[in-house]
Amino acid sequence: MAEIGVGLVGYKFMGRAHSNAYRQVARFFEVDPAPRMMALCGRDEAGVRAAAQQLGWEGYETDYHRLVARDDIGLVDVATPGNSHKEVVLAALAAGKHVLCEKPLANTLDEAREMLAAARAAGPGVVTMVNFNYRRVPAVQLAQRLIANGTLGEIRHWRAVYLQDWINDPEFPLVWRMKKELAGSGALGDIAAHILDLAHFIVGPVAEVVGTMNTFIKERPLEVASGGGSGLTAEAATEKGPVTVDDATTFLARFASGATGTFEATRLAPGRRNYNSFEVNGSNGSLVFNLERLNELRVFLADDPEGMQGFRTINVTEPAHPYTGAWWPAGHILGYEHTFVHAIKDLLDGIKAGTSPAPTFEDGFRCQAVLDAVERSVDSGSWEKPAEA
Ligand code: SOE
Repeated sequence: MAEIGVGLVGYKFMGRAHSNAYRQVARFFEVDPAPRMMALCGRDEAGVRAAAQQLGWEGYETDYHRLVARDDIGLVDVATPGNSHKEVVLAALAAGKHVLCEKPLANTLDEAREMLAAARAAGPGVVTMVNFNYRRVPAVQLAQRLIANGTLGEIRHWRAVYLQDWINDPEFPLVWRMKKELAGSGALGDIAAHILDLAHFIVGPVAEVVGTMNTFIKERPLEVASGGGSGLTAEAATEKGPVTVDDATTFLARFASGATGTFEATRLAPGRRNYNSFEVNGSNGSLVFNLERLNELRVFLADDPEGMQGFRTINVTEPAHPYTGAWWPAGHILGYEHTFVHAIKDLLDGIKAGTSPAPTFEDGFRCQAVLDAVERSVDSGSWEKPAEA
C-alpha cells in the first residue's frame, strides 16, 4: 500500500483531533495511500516536541516554511487559528502539496477568495478540502440522503442552533477565539459557520440573509497561559482586555431553493455544552439532529399509516449507514472524534482519485461569503446577498 507523508500545523484542540484521525484511519478503513505522520509543526519548540511525541508524530518542525518544503510530506494540514490559515495554505499550495484546512476557511472574505484562487490555480492534481467535520456524522449523512432522494418532499424550513456555554462566565479569559485579529469573528465564524455549512450540505445554497450580532461581555481577564487538552480552558490574569468579536449571532436566511432558514449561534447559553442541532421540515416529513445525541436521527414521515405516525428515532449505526460498518457492530456507538477520522478517510480517497472532496475550497468560500453577508446585514439593517467568488 502506498503512503503519503503528512505535516500538521497546530497541536492544540484541533491538532489533537486531527492527529488522532491520522493515527486511526488506516486501522479501520481501507485507505490508499495510508497517512504517515511525518511532522507536527508549531512555533514553541518545547511544546511542539512534547506534543509530537504524545500524539504519535515521527518528528516536528518549528517553521511551516520548512514543513511545506519537505520532500517526504505530500499533505499539509492546517489546524491553527484562522489568522494564519491563508499564509500556510498558500505556501503549501505553492509547494504543490495537498491541503486540508480547518474551518472556517479564512478570517475574511478577501482571504478566502485568494485561497480559492490559489487552490484553483494549483490544478486538479492538487487536492484541497475544508474540515467542516460535522458533515461526517453518519446521522447527518443520512439526513442529507433523505432529502436528496426526495423522502422528505419539498423542503420548506431549516431551523438550526449551535449553542455553547464555555465562555458564559465573565471571568473566563480572553482566549484567541475572542480576538477579532486572530479569529475573524466570534460565534459567527466559530460555530454559526458549522450550521451554515450543514445547511449548504443538506438544503443547498443560501441566497440572502439578515442578522444580529451581540457582544454581551465586553471585556475579560487576559489569558495567562493557553489551556491543555480540550482547548476551551484557560487561566485568567487580573488585567482585563476588550472582547472584539460577537458572543452571539442570529440570522434569517432565504435559500436559493425557496426554503426559509433560521440560524442561532451563541457561546452564552448556560447548560448547552455543544448543542449543535437542526430540524428540517419538508412537505412529506421532518427530521431532527442533535450533536449531543449524534448516533441518532429523528424522522417523521407523513405517509406512515394513520394511528402509527410520530417521530421515529433511528440509531445510525447499522452497516447500511455511512462509515459505521468500518467501526463496530450495530449499536456500538460512535463519538465526536470519529467525524475527523471520516474526514481524513474521504480526503485520502480524494487524493487517490485526484478529486477534491467536499467541503471543497469552493464550499469554504461560499460559507465565508454568507458569514460576510451576515456581518454586512448587521451594519445595513437589511437583507444582504453573499458575494460570488
Ligand atoms: C469552540 O467553540 C469549538 O471548539 C469550535 O471551534 C469547533 O469548531 C466546534 O466544533 C466545537 O466548538
